[in-house]
Amino acid sequence: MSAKNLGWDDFFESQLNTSDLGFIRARVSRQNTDSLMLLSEIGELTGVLPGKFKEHNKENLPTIGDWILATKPEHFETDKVLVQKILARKNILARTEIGQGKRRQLMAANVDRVFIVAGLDKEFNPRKIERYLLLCWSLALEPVIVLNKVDLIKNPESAIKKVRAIAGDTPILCLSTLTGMGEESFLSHLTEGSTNIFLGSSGVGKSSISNMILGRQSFVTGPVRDKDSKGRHTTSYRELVLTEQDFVIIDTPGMRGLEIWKENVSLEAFQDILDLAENCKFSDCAHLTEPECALKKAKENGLISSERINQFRILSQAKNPL
Ligand SMILES: Nc1nc2c(ncn2[C@@H]2O[C@H](COP(=O)(O)OP(=O)(O)O)[C@@H](O)[C@H]2O)c(=O)[nH]1
Ligand SMILES: [Mg+2]
Ligand SMILES: [Zn+2]
Repeated sequence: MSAKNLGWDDFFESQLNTSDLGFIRARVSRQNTDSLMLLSEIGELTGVLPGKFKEHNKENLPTIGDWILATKPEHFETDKVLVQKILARKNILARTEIGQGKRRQLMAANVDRVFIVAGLDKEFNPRKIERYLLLCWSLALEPVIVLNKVDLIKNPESAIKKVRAIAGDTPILCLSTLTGMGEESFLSHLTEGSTNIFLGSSGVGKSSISNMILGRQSFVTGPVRDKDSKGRHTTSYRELVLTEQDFVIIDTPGMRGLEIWKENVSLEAFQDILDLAENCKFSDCAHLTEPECALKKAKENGLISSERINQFRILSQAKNPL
């Protein structure tokens, strides 16, 4: 297992200083109740969090995908290490739990590519895809939409058209983990050293996709109850796996609701557009047909793409519904 294949790159390397040289670097692959499973150049490790660490980082404990630095106290068993710090994250995928308290739950850190998975069966609903698109665009991540179970319908064109209407230029792929249709084009989006996560409702085929990539039944998949196409919650924990093709995949349990709330939508990645929009003639400019719209002008001058303006408009609307 090389650190590079596990996703280590200059972003993390540049955070190390000379005092960190003796540390073991490892990536969180799974969270247990009181320990972490870690992947590293020296193999699989179990990470223990010191009590002090937990106290100081209550809101910010290591999550799947985090890179951590650890030490190996002499009295520890061979595969056990003590977590010392979390390296700064490239990004963090979070959702807000439905129910009391609306607790923020971290899904994964340091993700390069999000695959938004939907099933082309009875449950197909483009609105769900839209929420995930918002989340990705908020984090300046370029998603790929996977319409799975294409074997179940004769003609996917109308579904593709519906998705295209909300997805801008986002790639849309049709796939069947059952027949292998679309597999090659899907696999071409997974590149060496990248970290890939599959998001989507329960039962759409996320674990089946992971198994297709791994070429074995590593993840438990569940039969869909016939009546409403809903999968049982067969994946109950998240897990990060290094594949033989040298990229990382993360399987997630299904999400019941659309647990991405306004709180998770941010315009941070669109500061340049926010700055430009200050110069629109109307303060409530929708950047569509208004005269003297600064974004329209910037687009004509090739400063920003219509794609990003589109993402910006959808995100601002989700954040501040009219
Ligand atoms: N017809 C069909 N069924 C599929 C396909 N992919 C997955 N399934 C089935 O859908 C159900 C849910 O799959 P699973 O991978 O557990 O979904 P997850 O909850 O998103 O991880 C299982 O019974 C799978 O066999 C596909 O391409 N076509
Ligand atoms: Mg699953
Ligand atoms: Zn404008």
